[in-house]
Amino acid sequence: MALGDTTDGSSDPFRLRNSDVYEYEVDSPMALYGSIPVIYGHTSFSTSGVFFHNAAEEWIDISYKNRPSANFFAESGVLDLFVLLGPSPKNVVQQYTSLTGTAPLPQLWTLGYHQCRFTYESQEDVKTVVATMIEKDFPMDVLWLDDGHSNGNRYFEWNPENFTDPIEMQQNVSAAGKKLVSISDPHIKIANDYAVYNEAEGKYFVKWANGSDFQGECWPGMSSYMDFLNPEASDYYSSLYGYDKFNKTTETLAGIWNDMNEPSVFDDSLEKTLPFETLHYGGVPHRDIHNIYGFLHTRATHKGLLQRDKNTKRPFILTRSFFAGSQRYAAIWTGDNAADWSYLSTSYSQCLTANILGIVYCGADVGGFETEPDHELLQRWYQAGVWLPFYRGHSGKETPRREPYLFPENVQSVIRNALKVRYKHIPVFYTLAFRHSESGDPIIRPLFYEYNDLLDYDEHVLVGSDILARPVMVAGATSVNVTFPGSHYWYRVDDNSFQIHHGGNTHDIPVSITTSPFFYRGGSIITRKDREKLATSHMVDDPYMLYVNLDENNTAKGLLYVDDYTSFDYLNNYSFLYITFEYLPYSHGLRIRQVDGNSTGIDISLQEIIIHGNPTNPHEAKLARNALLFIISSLKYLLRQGIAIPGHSDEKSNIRQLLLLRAEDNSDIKSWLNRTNYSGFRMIF
Ligand code: NBV
Repeated sequence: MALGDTTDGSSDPFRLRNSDVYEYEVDSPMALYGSIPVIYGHTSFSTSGVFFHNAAEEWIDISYKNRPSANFFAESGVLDLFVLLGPSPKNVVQQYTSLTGTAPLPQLWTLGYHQCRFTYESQEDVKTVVATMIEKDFPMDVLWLDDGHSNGNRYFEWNPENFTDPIEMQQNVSAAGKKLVSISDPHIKIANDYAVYNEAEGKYFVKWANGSDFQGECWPGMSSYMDFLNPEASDYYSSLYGYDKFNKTTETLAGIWNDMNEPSVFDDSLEKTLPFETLHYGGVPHRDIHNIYGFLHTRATHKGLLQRDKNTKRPFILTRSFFAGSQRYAAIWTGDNAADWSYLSTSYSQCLTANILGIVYCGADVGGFETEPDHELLQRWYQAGVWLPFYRGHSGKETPRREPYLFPENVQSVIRNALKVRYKHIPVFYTLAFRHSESGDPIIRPLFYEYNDLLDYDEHVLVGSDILARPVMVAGATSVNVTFPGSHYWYRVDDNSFQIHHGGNTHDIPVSITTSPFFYRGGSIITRKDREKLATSHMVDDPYMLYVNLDENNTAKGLLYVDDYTSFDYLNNYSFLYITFEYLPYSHGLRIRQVDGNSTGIDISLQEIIIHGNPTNPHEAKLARNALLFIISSLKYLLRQGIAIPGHSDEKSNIRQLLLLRAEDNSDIKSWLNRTNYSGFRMIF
C-alpha cells in the first residue's frame, strides 16, 4: 500500500528494528518482527526502487511535500545502496530478487493447510487432532508442535512427560499422510544438564565486551543466545538438527519453526532484545547486525535440514524475524495478531508487500492468535487465507481451542469448503512456486503489479495473473466491491455461476457466508485437481482438471509444472514436466508444448476439460475434428481424433461446456499422432 507522510507531525518515521511485539498496531510505522529496507516509487508511467543494504536499526521518513521523498537513517554501518531502475513493477521486483535471491521451490505439502496451536499438549493430543481432522473430512497436511513438545523449552529435547514416545507419534502421523513441524528458538536455556548449553557455553554465544556470555530472560528462564555470525557456532547449531542429535525424530518431522528470533529478550529496558553493545564473532557489535539475527538463524537451520536429509529434501522453515533475502531460507507469518477484522484485512497488505519483496511464502494466523474470533470472522478468515501462499490456523494459549471440527456443522461446512478450494488449486500454487523460483515473479500480486494504475487495492489479490480473489473482510457483508482489472472477462467461480464480469469496471458482488468471491481471468487455463482428498500426499496421482476460460477471441493459455514434489531431482536430473496449454479456436483446439524440452517429463493424466465461453458466441461449443490435442502419458484418458463434443448452452451464465473425456481405445494413438503435424511436445510412455 502507499505509505503515508511521516513528516506532517502526525506520525513517527517508519522504524526498522526487528522486535518481539505483541498485538501490534495495524497500519502503523512501529517496528515489527522483520525488516526489508527497500522502497518502491510507483507512478502510472514508471516504477523504481532503492535497497539500502544495512542490517542496523533504521528509521525512514516519508514526505510528500514538494515531491515524494524517503529519508533513510541508520544506526550504524556503511552506505551500501542499490538503485532499482525498473521501469515496470515487474522489472523492479526482478531486479531486487536478482540481488537478494528468490525463494527455492518448496515441497508440495507446505502449500497445504497447516494446523497449529500454542500448544498441543501431548502426543495423544496430536494424534487425536490428526484423526479427528480426517474423520470430520477437513483437508490438512501438517500439525505443528509449539513449545509444549520440548523439554521446558530446551529445544532438541522432547518433553519427557507428555511426549514419551515421539517415534510412535510420528509413525501415526505419517500413516495418515501428514507431517509435523516443531519449534526451535535461538535462546538456549542455561542449565548444566542441558547438552546444548554445555557444548555452546563460553564458545558459541553472544558475549559482553569482557568475554563473558550474555545472559537474559526468555521462555526457558535465563538463557544465552547463539551467535550465528560465528561460522563454528552456526555449524554447531546446524548439526543439532541431525537425526543423531535431535533424538527420536524421523522424516515426518519435516519442518522447523524458528520463533522469537528478533531475538527476543524479556527486558523492557533493552526494548526486548540483545543489548546493542554485546558482541558477535569478530567483535561485531550487535548494533551493526541486529536486523539479520533472525536471517542468520534460519540460514543455520536451513543448512541443518539439508545435512540431516543428505540433500534429498527441500527444507521448510517458518521464521518470525526476517530481513532482505530471508526468502532463500524461510517462509514468514505475520506474528501475533488478534481475532479482529482489522488484522484479517491487514494480512493481505502484509503478505502482498512481502511478495513484491521476494518473501513469497507468507501467511497470517487464521482466526487471529490472541482473543477469540466469532464464527463469522473465523469463517471469513479461512476463506481469505485460501489465497495466501502459507495457510495456517493458529491460536494463543489463553484462547479456547479452535480446531475446525469444534464448531457447529454450518460453520464447519464453510471452513471445510474453504480448505477444499485451496486443495483444488494446489497445482496453481505449485506452478507459481516454480515460476517464482526461476523469475522472482511473486506468487500473489497486488493489482498494480499487473495493472499499473490500480494502486491501493489491498483487499484484492491476484494469484499469479489468472485468479482474482476479493474475500470479505468486514462483518455482516452482503456484497463486496470488486474492481475488475484490465480489459479481460473475469469469470466468477466461488458461486459456481461462472458469470462473466468485464474488466475496467467496479461492481458490488453479492455474497453470502458460503461465498467468498474469486474469478478466473478470460484468456487463462487453470489447472486443478478436483478429487477431494485430505492431504496433498494423497493427491499426487490424481488427474488434472483444465478450466479453459476463453477471452473475447476464444483463446486461452495456461502453464503447469510437475515434479516429484520433494527432492532436488528437478535441478540435478531435469526430472520435471513443464508445459503450456494453449487453446485456439476453430481447427486448432488445445495444444500442449513443453517449455523446457530437456526435461525428462512426468506422467500425468487428465480428468475433464471445462470451457467457459465467450458471451458473444453463446450457442454451442463444438470442437472440430483434429481440434483437441492432449497427450496423457499414462494413456488412461485419451482425447481422440474426431471426438465430437456436444455443446450445451446455459442461457443465464452464457456458455459453460463440460467435456468429459474418457479413455476409449488407445491403440491408434501413435499413428494418429503421426498424422498430425504437431511437434511441440514429447510423449512419455
Ligand atoms: O511459541 C509460542 C508462541 C507462538 O505460538 C507464537 O506464534 C509466536 O509468535 N510464541 C510467539 C511465543 C509466545 C507468545 C506469547
